[in-house]
Amino acid sequence: MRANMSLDVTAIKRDFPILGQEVNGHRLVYLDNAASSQRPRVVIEALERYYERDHANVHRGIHELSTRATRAYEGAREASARFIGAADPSEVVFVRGTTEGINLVATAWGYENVREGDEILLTVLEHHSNIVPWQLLARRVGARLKYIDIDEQGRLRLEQLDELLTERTRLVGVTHVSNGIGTINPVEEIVAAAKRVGARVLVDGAQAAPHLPLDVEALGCDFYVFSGHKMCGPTGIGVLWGRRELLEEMAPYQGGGEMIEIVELERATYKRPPHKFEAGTPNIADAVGLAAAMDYLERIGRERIQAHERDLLAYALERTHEIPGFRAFGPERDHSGVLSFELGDLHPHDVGQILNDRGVAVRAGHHCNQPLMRRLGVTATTRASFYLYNGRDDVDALCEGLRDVIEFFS
Ligand code: 7TS
Repeated sequence: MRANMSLDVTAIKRDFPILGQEVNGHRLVYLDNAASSQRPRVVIEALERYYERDHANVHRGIHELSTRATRAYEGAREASARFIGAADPSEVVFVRGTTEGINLVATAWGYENVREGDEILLTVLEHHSNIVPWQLLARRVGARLKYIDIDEQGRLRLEQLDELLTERTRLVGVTHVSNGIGTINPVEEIVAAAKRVGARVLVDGAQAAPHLPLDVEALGCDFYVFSGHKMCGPTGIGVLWGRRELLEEMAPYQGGGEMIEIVELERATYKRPPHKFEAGTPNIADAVGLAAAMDYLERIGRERIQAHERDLLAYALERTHEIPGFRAFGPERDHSGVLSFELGDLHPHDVGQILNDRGVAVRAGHHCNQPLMRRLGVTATTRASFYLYNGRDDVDALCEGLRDVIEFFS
């Protein structure tokens, strides 16, 4: 069973041309996957093939290339629906990424459904992109934002739900996996509580869709959002999944070509979802690239990817335990492959800089989690984030680098 679950990291690494290089005279050790992952050759080739053979505008004209491009683009929608366990591809809206998906919901759903005195419940774990769009909405309509706190391990304090959820709560916005400290949240439980007061639930899946098996129907949420570039796909493409009945009643987000049925001088009628939300020429090529990325991940298997990352995290925690001053953030259980830490009182930027000198790429900063950093009582952390192509040798390189950092500053 375990042998079946383990990944052949050496073979997987070879699928990613960018990982074969040296940086500052060292083998590149790429541990900034929570910010953006790398792409396998099959994704790069899918983009190349599309541009070399099939490109034309979609949903227009009857010529061969337009037909092929439309088929490829709509095929990517079907692949996206399958990837997240959605039965109906018309519930999949292509967006630029997680940020645009959340802004779309906060605008198109929010302005219709959130009124003065209503409440939006978020968590202190949220990325800025699941906070600021709701602040903009709340300010415009006079709604109130509330937040679920975390405990000392960085887990959401679900016992607060009873008090925080009221009959005024219109929406609960929660990240499936924290990009800052790696907490995997019990989304089903939060959805069940939200439904009891009739609130809708948006799940930010930016750090989950690339790493764990997903079934949006089983989660029970109303909206699920993620980005292609964090899951081996291109930049500038992502998915907003929304329940059909909600997408049907929502107003358009942007107006323009592709999203209309009839346009008169004073008014227009709109297409049905998802096209109602895809004004203008869409990002056809990158949707095709995203489908290739999903296919690649599916062939490896997200259960195996998740098990591999869990294994790497356990190994990293064991190895870093020996490093003086190392302190990891995030829970002991239900922790993704995101390892956020501090090293004594050294500044994360100094840590990241010296690791970079040794070819190790990590992120240092607030990770677009300023409220979370404030809650943890730090201004920044150093963050290593693992993916399917990272092996124990990468963790070893990180640990050696951290020892060098300590030596440099001692
Ligand atoms: N939500 C979460 C949980 C994220 O981790 C990110 C990006 C976003 C939303 C925004 O995604 P985008 O593709 O629209 O930019 N997170 C990070 C990060 O942790 N470091 O750089 C970007």
